[in-house]
Amino acid sequence: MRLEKITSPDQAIKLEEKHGAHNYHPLPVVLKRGEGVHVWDVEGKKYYDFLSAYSAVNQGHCHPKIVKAMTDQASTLALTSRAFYNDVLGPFEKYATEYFKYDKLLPMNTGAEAVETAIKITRKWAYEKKGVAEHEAQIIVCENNFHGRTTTVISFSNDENARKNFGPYTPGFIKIPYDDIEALENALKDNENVAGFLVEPIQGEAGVYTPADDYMKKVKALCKKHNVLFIADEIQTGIARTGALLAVCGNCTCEGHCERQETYSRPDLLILGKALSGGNYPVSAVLADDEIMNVIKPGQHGSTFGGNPIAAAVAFAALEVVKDEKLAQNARKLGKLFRDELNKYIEKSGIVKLVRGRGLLNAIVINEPEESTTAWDMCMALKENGLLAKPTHGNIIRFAPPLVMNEEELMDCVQIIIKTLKTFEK
Ligand code: IF1
Repeated sequence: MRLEKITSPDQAIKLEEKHGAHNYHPLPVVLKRGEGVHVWDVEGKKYYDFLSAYSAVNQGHCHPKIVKAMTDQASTLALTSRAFYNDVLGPFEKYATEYFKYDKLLPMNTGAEAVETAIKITRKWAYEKKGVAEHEAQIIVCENNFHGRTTTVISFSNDENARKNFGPYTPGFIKIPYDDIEALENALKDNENVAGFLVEPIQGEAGVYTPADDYMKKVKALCKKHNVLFIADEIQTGIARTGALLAVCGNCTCEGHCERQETYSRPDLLILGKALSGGNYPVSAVLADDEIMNVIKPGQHGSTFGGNPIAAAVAFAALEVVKDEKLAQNARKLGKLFRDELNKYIEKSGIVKLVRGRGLLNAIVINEPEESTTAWDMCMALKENGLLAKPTHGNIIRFAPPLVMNEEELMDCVQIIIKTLKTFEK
């Protein structure tokens, strides 16, 4: 038997409609191939990818170095489980901890699992190092957060769609407004049970909401003052997306990860996923120093696939590409160009209110109510014009192309976007 051959978009969409759970509402485009900044649909139409699988494909589709690392390893040894050692995980952990400057790495697969891992480490640290009474540890999180889909993680979401009827919910979380340092200070004050503060350096799903420039620095200082772990979810913002290796690097313009005191707000727990593999394989990780990571002992946490040889080989190659191709610097340069060019248009636009973001993680806000369908309609029109993007709300469109784009391609995309948006002006 052979898998049914797809020859039209309709055919593929109908199959998913009939045989797949309806947990998504995709744009009606059926993709078949990808290379660099481009993807092709089943009819051969070529598009610029302006989603990059939610910032997983930072290194571009099917990057030859990453694909080679993956196929070489896949044909050598794929999975051992952690019941045995393998000859790739250790070398990768050495490389990645030097790359991000932490003592240790704990490998998982999906982003949500890495967030769960960080929560477990934080709680255990609170009980065993900070002296919080058993079952009393609390973690502060932000309103409009997105950290994944597991039952614990959705317990502290305030997106009704993500949360409703999935209870009972995991207790132990305190929610405060994002980008509000006073709220954090109040939540930390007189509460010895706070174990950590979990935060996205830029809120992606909330609509690429970029906080005040000094927010992360102040967060870091407050966490330190109150002996609370600063936990950064860089699953979407990390690995060059925002024009630095990590979004917590602030506006640092170095080539790697320099820990410049003026800009860098070093998290106690750093959570990575998505682009850690360049989108080629599910690889996530939590990084921390010994005094924190060592609270986890054999048998207390793990995963069949976490740290498997393919994952380790792929993540190593993906991180090499980021460094070799200077993707952070490119994202910073092209991101500025993108916002500058869009701002020229927005000055005269009635339909687009603003563009915001950092590096190549940007969004436009449309001059319509949140429940409008304009952002969706614009994404449909962009698709017709050869560019794929997805709304984050009824009135917000995220623009996040692969970071391997060049200036000429970016200007081509700017022209497609502006041409499309103009057709929506009233
Ligand atoms: C979906 C959003 C993006 C994340 C942050 C953890 C995770 C994510 C900051 C979980 C995942 C994805 C999941 C994807 C949609 C997408 C998303 F719109 F929902 F918010 F990117 F913006 N932390 N984000 O952004 O990682 O377990 O998925 O590997 O379809 O749910 P995961």
